Amino acid sequence: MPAKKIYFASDQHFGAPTVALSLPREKRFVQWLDEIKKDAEILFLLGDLFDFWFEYKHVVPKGFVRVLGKLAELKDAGIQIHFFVGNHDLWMNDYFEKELDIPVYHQPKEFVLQNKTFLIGHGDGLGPGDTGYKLMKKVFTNPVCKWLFRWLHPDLGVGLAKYLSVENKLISGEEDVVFQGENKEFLLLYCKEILQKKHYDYFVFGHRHLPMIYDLPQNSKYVNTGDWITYFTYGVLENGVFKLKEYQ
Ligand SMILES: [Mn+2]
Repeated sequence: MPAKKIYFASDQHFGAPTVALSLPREKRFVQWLDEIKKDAEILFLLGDLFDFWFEYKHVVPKGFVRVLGKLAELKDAGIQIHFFVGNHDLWMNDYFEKELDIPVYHQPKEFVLQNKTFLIGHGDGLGPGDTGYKLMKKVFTNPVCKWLFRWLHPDLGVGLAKYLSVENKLISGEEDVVFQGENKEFLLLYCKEILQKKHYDYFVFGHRHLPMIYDLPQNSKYVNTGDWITYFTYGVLENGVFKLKEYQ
């Protein structure tokens, strides 16, 4: 029996830029899920699994059957799965919880895994700056705005949202996927700020689409899980050691 591993992945953005172009990426991710099934104890999904997702009272968006089915299979096989919403799928409600028995988090959350302390989340809207996105997020998460959007017919609402996500990039906020440097990269600044108050061995986020393990003060590490558009990267924790890998 091999040692159980804990896996992390984020930013699949399924459905984008088009359903047809997304499908090969979805199949590749499903194949990866199939491979980790043999030794995974826990899987953390760190957001933006879908390029757009909105839950109506009785209806969820079309598509994504392969990945949803595979997640159900892993879950039913006894693998724990945790889901953090990203800025592209923050309109998740209770569908994952009720249909898949997968808890959904809207804020970063701490975990102790293999005797190491973790702060895990998607990463959007944290740290200094990016005020435009932070303002937009207030609109996106505003109960009245959500209520109004829900009453738009989905053919209209989802169409509009897909336009805003793929063409207009409104949902993405900061779209600059270049490392900003240690003193500007907002998630690094966020981690350093947290470290002044509380120590974590690892901070693990997605959102930036820049896979890296970055050494922080106090022997802490910032991990970004990259994406499944350009990098096809994932994190794996084994015997208390975190590694980033690329899925071939
Ligand atoms: Mn993303």
